[in-house]
Amino acid sequence: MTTTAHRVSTASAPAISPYQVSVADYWNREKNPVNLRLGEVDGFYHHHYGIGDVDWSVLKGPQDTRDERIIAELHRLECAQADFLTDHLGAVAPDDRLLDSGCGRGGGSLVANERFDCHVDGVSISETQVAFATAQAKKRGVDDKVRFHLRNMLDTGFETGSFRGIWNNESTMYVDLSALFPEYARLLARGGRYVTITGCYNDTYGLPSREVSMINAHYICDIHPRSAYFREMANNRLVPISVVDLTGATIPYWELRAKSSLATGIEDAFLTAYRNGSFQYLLIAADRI
Ligand code: SAH
Ligand code: GPP
Ligand code: MG
Repeated sequence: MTTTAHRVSTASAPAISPYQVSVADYWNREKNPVNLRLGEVDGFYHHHYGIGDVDWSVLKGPQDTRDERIIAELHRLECAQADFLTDHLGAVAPDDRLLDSGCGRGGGSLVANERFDCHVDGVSISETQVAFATAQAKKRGVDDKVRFHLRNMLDTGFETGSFRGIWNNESTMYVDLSALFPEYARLLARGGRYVTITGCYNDTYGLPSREVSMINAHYICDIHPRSAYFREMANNRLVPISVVDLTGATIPYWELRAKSSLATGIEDAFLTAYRNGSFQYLLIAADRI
């Protein structure tokens, strides 16, 4: 069923494209154990990858608890990634408002609210995810400040200048950046911060490698070149303040994931793409001038 995704369009927002309907359909159906079992560890459900060194001792020890150890370790690395992104949001006060753009099951919104006690609005194109994330915020007792909405990040309908910060954690590859960043230039207050963690293809390699194309096909996304981020930010009053190449930091996560029973089949494409230099995992933070 793809028809429910059309509800993302409201009187104030135009109908979503057939491509966006197919993306919504993917996320409405998605139930990968590599995401759900990790989220069950502590209730922070993430749809992004991990960073940092792996504790390889998790592969040793009793066979019957091997999965549990690997799940906890993969989750620790994904939480480290969310913390790293949150570190780059700058000073955020309890009255400030943040936008988690492409929020998945809402884990990142809960992390930011826990850190800053601030207001967070998460938007996803998937109604299943919005319902899930809303239930998590209620469960944690933070639903007064953390809210989730079925909206298109290209046309959110939120008030101009109302956000202190906006982030995309692995969600920019579903949209055209030349349509996304004008919306952020509108939504951010002057001096507001934008942060993204993303996989991008490396312009110095050329066009997308076979592995990058396989990742695009797997998730129904369109990985941008690194250059597109800086060009479109410059075009839209977003001035980079930090750029961190996390490629080396994410490879251990993929090595561990490839050895786990939760592997989905895309692991080798990520490992090959990172190692052959065609693909990079980057954090970019920018200020709205
Ligand atoms: N940022 C989250 C989820 C990343 S998965 C996390 O770190 O856990 C990518 C997310 O982008 C999904 O939630 C998907 O629904 C969302 N998405 C894709 N296209 C979108 C669009 N046009 N508008 C809003 N959300 C979108
Ligand atoms: C993460 O979601 C994947 C994406 C948002 C799309 C592609 C990202 C790139 C950096 C290219 P997930 O956690 O649902 O993926 P998986 O099910 O594989 O863990
Ligand atoms: Mg995942």
